[in-house]
Order: sequence, then structure tokens, then C-alpha cells
Amino acid sequence: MKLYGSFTSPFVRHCRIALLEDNLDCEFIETDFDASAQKSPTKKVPFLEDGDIQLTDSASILMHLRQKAGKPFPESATDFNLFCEVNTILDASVVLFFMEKRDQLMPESSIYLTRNAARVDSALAHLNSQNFSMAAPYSDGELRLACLLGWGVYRQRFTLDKYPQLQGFLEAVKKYAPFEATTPPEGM
Ligand SMILES: N[C@@H](CCC(=O)N[C@@H](CS)C(=O)NCC(=O)O)C(=O)O
Repeated sequence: MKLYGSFTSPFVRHCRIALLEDNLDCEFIETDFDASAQKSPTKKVPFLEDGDIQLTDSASILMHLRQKAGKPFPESATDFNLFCEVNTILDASVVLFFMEKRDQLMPESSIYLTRNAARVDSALAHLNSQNFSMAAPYSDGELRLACLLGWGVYRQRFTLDKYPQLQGFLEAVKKYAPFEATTPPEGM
């Protein structure tokens, strides 16, 4: 298998965690913004090649990896809802990040970007009212949440000061070896 992605993407990080958890053999091919525009129909990372199988979304990649390890994905409708809610926050945050970084457009300059920023806040507040595992094993919904929180803090998209439950969860999951091993390098 070949996994294409960056060391900073939260979507890629979740796939890398699954590879480590299940001890699956896979070559990692570092792929930046320009290379993904050339190599993937969605112009996004991650994407994966496994023989004739080509997958272009972290959700289908995770399903493939979990199936190889004989595990269910998703494990329940409730956990899948957590996974989807976190994806919504990630998609909104990644758009805000690239608009700011690539186009110097701040949320205040667009009605829809303002709505996206409000969506991130309201969904984080909603997640902060829930309870998550404070030790392994973590579900895929929880791993997705951990990847979001790690990325948001790393990219200074949000702080967790207002969200003590989420802060506590992130501190706990940081001690989990596959999460720790996939920490984004400083200065990227
Ligand atoms: N739904 C996709 C989202 C992937 C995604 O948004 N990746 C970002 C990196 S964190 C990306 O490649 N963005 C490039 C772009 O938006 O042009 C997945 O789950 O794989």
C-alpha cells in the first residue's frame, strides 16, 4: 500500500494512526498542496493506492484499513455521528485556514466564512458538553476528534481555554503512542 499525504493534515494523521494501531505495512509518500492538485481528482490529501484499489478520502481509506485488520468501521451510528460532526468542523476550519493563508481573506470579509467560523465555535461547544474515553482504546470518532483538536491548536485555529472537557481529552490522548508518534513537526 502507498499512502499519500502531509505530516500536518489531520485527515492524514487519522489514517497514519490506524496504520500504526493495526501494524499495517504501507509506504508514506509526502505530498504537498501542489502535488495533490496534480495527483488526486479531489486535489486533496490523503489518497491511497492498494494494488488496483484507489481511494481518495480519509473515510474510505479508514474503512479499507480497518477491514484489513478485521475491525468494523464505523463501529456504531453514534460513533459515526461523532466522526461526521468532527469532519464538519474540520472542513469548515480547513477552508478558513486556506482562505486566510492563500487568499488573505478573513472570516469578517465574507458572510459564508463568518457562518463557517460560527459553525466551528458552536460545534466545539456542543462536543465540549460530551464525555469521551480518557484512555485507550479510542474509537474512530474519538481519534477523529483528537486529530481535529491537535491540528486546531497546532495551526492556532482555536484555543481550548473555553472547552475544558476537550482540553482534558486532548491531554489524555496525547499519551497514546500512535497519536504521539504522529504529532506534526514544528514549523511546517
Ligand atoms: N474529505 C477529505 C478532506 C481532506 C482535506 O480536506 N485535506 C486537506 C488537507 S488537511 C487538503 O488536501 N486540502 C487541499 C485543498 O483544499 O485544496 C478527507 O477526509 O480525506
